[in-house]
Amino acid sequence: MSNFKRTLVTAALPYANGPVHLGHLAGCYLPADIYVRYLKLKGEEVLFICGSDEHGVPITLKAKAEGKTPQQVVDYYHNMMKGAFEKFGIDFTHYSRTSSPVHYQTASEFFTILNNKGSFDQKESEQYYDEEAKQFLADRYIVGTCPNCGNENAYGDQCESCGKSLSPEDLINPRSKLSGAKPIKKPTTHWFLKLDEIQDKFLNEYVGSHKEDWKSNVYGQVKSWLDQGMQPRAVTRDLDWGVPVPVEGAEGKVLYVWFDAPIGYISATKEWAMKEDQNWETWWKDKDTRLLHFIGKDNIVFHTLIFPAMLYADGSYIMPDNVPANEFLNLEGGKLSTSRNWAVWLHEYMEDLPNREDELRYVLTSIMPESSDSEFTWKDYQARVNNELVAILANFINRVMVLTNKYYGGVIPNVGSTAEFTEQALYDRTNKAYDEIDRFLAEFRFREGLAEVIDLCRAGNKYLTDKEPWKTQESNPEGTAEVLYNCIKLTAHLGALLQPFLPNMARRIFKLLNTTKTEYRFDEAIDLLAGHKLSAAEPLIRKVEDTEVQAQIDKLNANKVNNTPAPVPAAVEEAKPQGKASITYDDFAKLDIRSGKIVSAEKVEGADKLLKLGIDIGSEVRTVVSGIALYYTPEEAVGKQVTILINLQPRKLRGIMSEGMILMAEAEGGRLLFVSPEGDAPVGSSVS
Ligand code: B3M
Ligand code: ZN
Repeated sequence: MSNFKRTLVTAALPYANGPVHLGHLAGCYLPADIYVRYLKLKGEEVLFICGSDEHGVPITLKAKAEGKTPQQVVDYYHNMMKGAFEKFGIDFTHYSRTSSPVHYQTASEFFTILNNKGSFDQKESEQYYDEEAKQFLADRYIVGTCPNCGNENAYGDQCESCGKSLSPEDLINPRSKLSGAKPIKKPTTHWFLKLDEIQDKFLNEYVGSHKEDWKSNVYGQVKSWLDQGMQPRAVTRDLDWGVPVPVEGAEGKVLYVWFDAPIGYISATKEWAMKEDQNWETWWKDKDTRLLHFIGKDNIVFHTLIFPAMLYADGSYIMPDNVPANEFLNLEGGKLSTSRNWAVWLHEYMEDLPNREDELRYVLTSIMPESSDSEFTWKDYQARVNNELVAILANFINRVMVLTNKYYGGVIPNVGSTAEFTEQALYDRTNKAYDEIDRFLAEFRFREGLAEVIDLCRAGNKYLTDKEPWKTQESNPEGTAEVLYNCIKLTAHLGALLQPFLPNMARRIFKLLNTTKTEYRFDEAIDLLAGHKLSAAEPLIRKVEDTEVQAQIDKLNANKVNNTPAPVPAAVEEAKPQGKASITYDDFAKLDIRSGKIVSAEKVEGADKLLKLGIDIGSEVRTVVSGIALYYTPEEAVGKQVTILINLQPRKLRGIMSEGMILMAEAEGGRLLFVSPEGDAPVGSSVS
């Protein structure tokens, strides 16, 4: 790691078809967050990128089933997930979404570059087609009997019963999920990434070079894919939800969700860079940057083979240096599942058990499925919180606080020394904890890292119990002062070491100690000297009661009976105009909006929806390609007063450079209307 100057950490983009649950947290977001906090505490430069994955068939199916648009579904879950992550304290530098304009442009350009380089085979093949719904049936739109286990509801891409990956052709008695009809075969064209060629030229060597540093569960899976031999893979689909395939004549086709989603890491970085006036390429193209993807095990092939193959095909990107994937977390004896509603949802946890974020972080880190699947149960949650966090950590700190208050009025006693510790053994033990935690975290061994902090605390408890300062206060005041001095120092170090794992708890400890800062880097001395006054003693956390866990168990069992997930509330339809996140005035002020007049208009060849417009903005005539051709003929458009955003990044559409965007209002039925000033405003006048 020391060979790199900075680290770009990504966490898998969660699908915006349901809320975040504990399995997601333990599998990917929590380890990523701990790792990022750890790097920052070591003073390293790091960027932490994530966002919602808003494409793919499960989202369109959910929208259809609930009578909503896919956009309504993803708006709802995007906002919910973003809010839950924030509240829980997953410390993303930037959280974006794949329906953002920057993403559409980035994914589209990425495809075009690969297409121009000849990385795809454009092939016609026979695919299932639903004659009633008049639609090709991609992936999950088709169901049938699994040839492996006989499950009658296996999907066209996977059987959820036995886990086997399938292709639609494998299904026995296929039927359309849209109409239930038996589909026919019909030819359609798709773009296939030549993974077979890229395997020989690059993937074998790339994966081989990580034999030692990738986790064995990751390396083993990747190796077996390679041993089977990679096949060309379609990166496009016949679907109307997603990033349109940027090729003439490809109407009705979009990029496959697994093609555009990892590009989402790049677009999110771009978005952040624009906002912060930074260079995104430093993070993606400079070999001094280390790229790390935190994911769950079902995403391994995409991050270790397919995305690297895409990056390789482009040729200008760095490669993922490590992909520390976790296995799965199970829940009370069953597999966590969004579609079967078997989950503990993060936002509900925080509502039901307020201010207990770090208790959950503690338990999930302690049972993190680092090398094999693990299980969350509410009884175990209660036992770990009560027997470890409360009985060991909170208890030690409370004893130290109470004794210091009692004997020294809450002031750190003078021991005639400013040493870190006056007891060599404690000093050594604390140093060892820093070293061990550093080593464990560098190797993505989060469970052991956290266990080391608790072990250090056990050592503190033992020290206190052995020294019995409550007995020696009168007979040996100097010795007693030293014991408490050392214990206060140890408390501060426990706070420091807890920072990556339990950031709220760490802050509470610092608050008890009344430290000057709210955060301490790992190489930073903790500035607590004799004479410093601590805050009043106050319990760090409280026990989890039987009634609290029983309520959670009852809630889960109720879901067993009613196992359909709650629908997206209808309210989001009305709320849609306010559906976007609020922005500051500064954000708004970045938009340079002017009034203008259309002085020329012509149809764009081969594109039914587009007009090429010449717009007079006073100082010049701007060329803008606009999707209004269905509503205005060129003749109707000329002479219209319009409102135009002139500092939008220029982009090429159908070979024409478009230098701005005209604002349109949407009328009933989706018809677009020009937004123009009420009276005469001179062209070029600014709109604000
Ligand atoms: N949305 C799958 C998942 O949430 C997918 C990850 C995309 S990462 C680029 O498990
Ligand atoms: Zn099966």
